[in-house]
Amino acid sequence: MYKILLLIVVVVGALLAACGPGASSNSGTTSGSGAAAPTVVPIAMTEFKIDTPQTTFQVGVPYRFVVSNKGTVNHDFSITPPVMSHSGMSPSNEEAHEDALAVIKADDLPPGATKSVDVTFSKPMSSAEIELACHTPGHYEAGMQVPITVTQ
Ligand SMILES: [Cu+2]
Repeated sequence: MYKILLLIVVVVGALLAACGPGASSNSGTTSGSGAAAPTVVPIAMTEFKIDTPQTTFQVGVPYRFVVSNKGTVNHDFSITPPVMSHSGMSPSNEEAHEDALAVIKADDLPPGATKSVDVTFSKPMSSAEIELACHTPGHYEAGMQVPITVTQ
């Protein structure tokens, strides 16, 4: 029993480590300047909709996307360039998430789950360049995509 608990702690630790740094790629390490508390962005995911209180974000502002799966099936969440591919089919999760600024995997977002990911945008982007999306097969096409804008 004790061993199982220990294993869980190790796995969760590894997940946190894996998720952390990639998300805010350009945040730098200016310690001591008292990093600002992130702006919380509550996101609700359902079949088949991503509900966000805002679609415009600012460069250099730390955001914490707090993503809740309020639906009845698993969803994943990513902040990615739009990825309808050559064939007109949506790409696999792996393909879609290659250039993602942030990803929460479907395994981590079962119905009822809430997960958060921190993102600081490093450059301005138009709504043609970046979006919130779910790439669980069929979901993207069904409407789980929200273009966002990042302003200077
Ligand atoms: Cu979905």
